[in-house]
Amino acid sequence: MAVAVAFGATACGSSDSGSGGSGGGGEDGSITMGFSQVGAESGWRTANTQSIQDSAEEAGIELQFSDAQGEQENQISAIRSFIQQRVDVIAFSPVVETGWDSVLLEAQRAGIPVILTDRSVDSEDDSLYETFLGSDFVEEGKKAGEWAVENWGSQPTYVAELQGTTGAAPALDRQEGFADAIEGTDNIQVVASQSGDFTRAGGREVMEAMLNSNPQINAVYAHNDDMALGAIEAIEAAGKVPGKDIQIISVDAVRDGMQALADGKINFIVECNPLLGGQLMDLAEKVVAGEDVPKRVVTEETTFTQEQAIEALPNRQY
Ligand code: GYE
Repeated sequence: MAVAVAFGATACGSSDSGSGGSGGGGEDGSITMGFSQVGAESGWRTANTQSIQDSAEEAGIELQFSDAQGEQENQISAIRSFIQQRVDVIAFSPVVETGWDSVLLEAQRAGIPVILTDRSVDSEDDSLYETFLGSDFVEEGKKAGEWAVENWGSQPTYVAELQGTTGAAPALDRQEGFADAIEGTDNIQVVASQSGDFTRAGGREVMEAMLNSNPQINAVYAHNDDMALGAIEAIEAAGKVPGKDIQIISVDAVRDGMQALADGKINFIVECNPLLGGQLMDLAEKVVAGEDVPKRVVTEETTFTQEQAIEALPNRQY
């Protein structure tokens, strides 16, 4: 078996002046990053993409941006094409957690460092990537669950859970954190749990079906704001009042979600910060220069009640 090439080394031959250059950046010191984005499924994703594009430009990093439209296959092809182009660094936000080992091994063998951002992979070999920059999704689910226990725990609460994309780290982890936090509470029960794929249309569709089959539902835990906004439409169409008849917790805190929170249609939002571009470019520069970086960089986040949303909205960047 080939010996893995140390990251940060000039593994592609330093005399090569072809496109993108090799390990240490191009000859003029410029860095080319290949970035494979999940898609454009949510307000969070749009803000994340904008942040990455703006930050690359500010840092003078040449960005090869590829949108996978929610498909793992497309991400794998994009990564293969980045390897072929011999970019200096590959960054990506894996749509699902599993199934990455072989393509990551190809990058490793080509001596191209990989940075995971936003979402992580489920792999036994953590040498396949340099670092993972993103939120602690289990913690986010826990914050949602703790608020539920405090605010819903004293009366019978039948929760509809709108899960994110099946197999995606934020869907798996937000479910786990919430379940852990409500465990042992007698009053709170998750009576339906299904994926709405992190989209508004998905949230609406799933909520409609759930309301039909489970008329006792009086609470929603949505893994993101877009699905909560879709659920609000379904709840209103069913003649119920979101935020009152059916209380809602969601995750992200993008502007539309925050507006619905300020309007009383959502009851609580756990923040998930999409503005990862600046930190990503810093890490990329260090990795390409062969400097040590921490294996895990966690984003700092808060939570919002309705009053806090009203206060925060005027200065919200996304
Ligand atoms: O919460 C959701 C998006 O991976 C953290 O993906 C991200 C999630 C975010 O579609 O809105």
